[in-house]
Amino acid sequence: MSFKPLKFKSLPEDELITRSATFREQLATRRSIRHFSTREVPMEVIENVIMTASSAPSGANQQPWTFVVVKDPKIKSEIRVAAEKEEKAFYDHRATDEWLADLEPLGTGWQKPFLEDAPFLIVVFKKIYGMDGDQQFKHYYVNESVGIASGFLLTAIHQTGLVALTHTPSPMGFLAKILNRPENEKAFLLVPVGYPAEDAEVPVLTKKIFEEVTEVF
Ligand code: IYR
Repeated sequence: MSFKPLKFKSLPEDELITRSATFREQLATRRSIRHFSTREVPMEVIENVIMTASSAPSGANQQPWTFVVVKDPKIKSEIRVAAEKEEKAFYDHRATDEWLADLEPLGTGWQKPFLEDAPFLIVVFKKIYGMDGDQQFKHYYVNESVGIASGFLLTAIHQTGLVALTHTPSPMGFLAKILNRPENEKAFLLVPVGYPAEDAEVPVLTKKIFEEVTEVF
């Protein structure tokens, strides 16, 4: 165990207010995008957003995640075919009427062209346990840790000036197969990254207000 002094600069309160308000405004413009342009994105950007995500806090700092980057059109196409098979079953008969009604405002359907159009797919895998050679060891708070890292990832993509989608085809087992992941890794989230299509549209949605999401004691 070794420690070093924290580098921390205390800011005046008015600056805290301005900075938090500015960041709030910036993040409020983030939208889930389902219509992507095929325009290329530099790999360096993908590396930066992934390393931002990987700087997230995690249980015992074990960083129980792997970010699999897919840019090969053949693999993207394989993922699209497999995802659409699951999604078609979901929309045709697996989803309850209540679920389909809840999704109606989003205008989603079984077809997922963004899985081929987006220049990069980042598939976030959670490690349900660690491996040291052929020895298994425990990971802690895996869902919380990978959820926080995924939030960092989406925030980084947005602040970079690109768009993303949190896509969760269900079940997601096909991703571990196609991407050849070891036994201890389970797909957590599939994030297409890129530019929006010229004609991209987003549903008109509202977010809950402060009083609806907060209790202050
Ligand atoms: N996975 C499906 C359905 C879906 C479910 C929820 I909850 C959403 O917020 C959006 C979609 C799909 O991707 O279409």
